[in-house]
Amino acid sequence: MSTSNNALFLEQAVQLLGERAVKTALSDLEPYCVDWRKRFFGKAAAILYPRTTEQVAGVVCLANQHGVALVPQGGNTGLSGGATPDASGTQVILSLSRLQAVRHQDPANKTLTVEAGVTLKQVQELADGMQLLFPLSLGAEGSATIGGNLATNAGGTGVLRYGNARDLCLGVEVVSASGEIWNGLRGLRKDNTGYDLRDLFIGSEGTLGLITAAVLKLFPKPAGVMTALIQVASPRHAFELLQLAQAKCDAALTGFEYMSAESTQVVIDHFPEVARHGAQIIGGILGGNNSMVAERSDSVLMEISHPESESAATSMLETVIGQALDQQIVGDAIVAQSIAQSSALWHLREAITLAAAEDGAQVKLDIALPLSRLVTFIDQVNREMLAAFPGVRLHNFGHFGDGNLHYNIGAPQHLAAGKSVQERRAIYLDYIQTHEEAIRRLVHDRVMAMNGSISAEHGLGQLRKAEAWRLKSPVELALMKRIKQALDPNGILNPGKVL
Ligand code: FAD
Ligand code: 2HG
Ligand code: ZN
Repeated sequence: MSTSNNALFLEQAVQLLGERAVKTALSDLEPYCVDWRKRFFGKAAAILYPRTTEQVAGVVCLANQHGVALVPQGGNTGLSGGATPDASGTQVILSLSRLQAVRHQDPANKTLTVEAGVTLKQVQELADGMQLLFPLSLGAEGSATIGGNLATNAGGTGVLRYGNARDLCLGVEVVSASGEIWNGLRGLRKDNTGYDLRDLFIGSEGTLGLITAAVLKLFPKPAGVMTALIQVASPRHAFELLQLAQAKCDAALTGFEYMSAESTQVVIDHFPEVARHGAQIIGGILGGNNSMVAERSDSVLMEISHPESESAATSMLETVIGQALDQQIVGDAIVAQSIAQSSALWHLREAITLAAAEDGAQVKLDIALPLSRLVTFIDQVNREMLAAFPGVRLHNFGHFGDGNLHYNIGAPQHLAAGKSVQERRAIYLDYIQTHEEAIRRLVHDRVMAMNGSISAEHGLGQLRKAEAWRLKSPVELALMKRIKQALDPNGILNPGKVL
């Protein structure tokens, strides 16, 4: 795009949206030109803040007219660089964060229709106010928007029982790449009237259309939700516990998160207060035995949601853990006795990503495998990883019950022994930059050999694009390109991402 096109586009955008909705000052742009992990840095010509679907459509028409590339952005919490502009300084960030209306609450249909900029946390609270549950849950829920969740088909911690964002959405409103508005806000649980356009836009990471509103699926609120933290000797033991818990609890099992010893160690290292708080809770429950937090051991966070009561949820957890202890599947375990204790245990789990960011650079991986192959994968790849890159930390953790692991790799700690925080970060960054490609290839090649996926929930964005191209079949890539060409012939929407 030439500078004069750019200037004309911005002038007309000001006419359309008003001056306060078009920001071009560097200080206004900077925070939105870098991703949450500070892995990708870009430059933008402007950031636009439309407030209505019609304004979004107007911006897209202008973009086509002037050949301006748009980078959709919600809460900017994505972990694959999908919302970060390129370095050219010509792309324009289109923030959907000010589309904030709650369009319709329909408790009888168990649906909620909101605009794209409503945050996930707000959606959860709205559902709660309707005495219902919106079960999508993830660490960034305070800032992540529902539009971003759908555009990335986010997963989170409730997928085991409720499915991912795609499964929780009954309809979308979309502005197409040529600026038409498609109202697909149907709220139906069954609708076989041709191609499922909704499913095409969900998970397309802003490359096929702009999601401006969605009908979300709500569920009855369980009367009791309780959590337990359970020591396991190995991933195989975690798998056996999962089998037992699923057999005993079926749909009541709503969370099953695995945490390697090294992934919880990073929380102890960087957020000792979170670990201490967890330890106090645990100490309170075990009468002073804090070993679960203090000891380095793999663990599982298991959540039960019971339709009757909290005590019924607790008792179900105790029954499963009792049997697991009898069968020598698990070591120590603590069952939360209150919501506060339950939240403290979740807090430990959610703190891993934040503590890892504090630690320094890592190779971030987000793999999915058939459950039947998950343990073999972890055993084999852990072994190969340590042989090829001695001393690396296996920060792997995640949604084990879904076959999804964040198989993240941290630099060897000894490299930065005795160094300042700044020096440590520089050393880790250097190590990761040097070895990232080889580490990623090692993991992804094994994933593909076992029929898995290189992104279970975070998407391709910029981070995994090259790997997806390396590993997907030519037929699959060709079909994807044809879809992009058909829906966005001028390449206006999020160029350089996914494809
Ligand atoms: P952004 O980051 O702004 O955008 C993400 C992508 O969607 C970009 O490609 C962007 O162009 C596109 N996009 C955004 N809004 C729209 C729209 N309205 N229409 C079209 N395209 C759009 N993810 C999980 O799946 N599971 C987790 O457990 C999880 N935990 C997380 C924990 C932390 C601490 C953090 C920081 C992130 C986590 N994430 C997790 C990442 C997750 O993908 C995002 O948090 C969220 O789904 C993205 O929402 P957002 O509004 O921030 O989108
Ligand atoms: C989670 O499950 C998020 O907590 C983030 O998906 C994962 O830090 C990560 O790699
Ligand atoms: Zn996750």
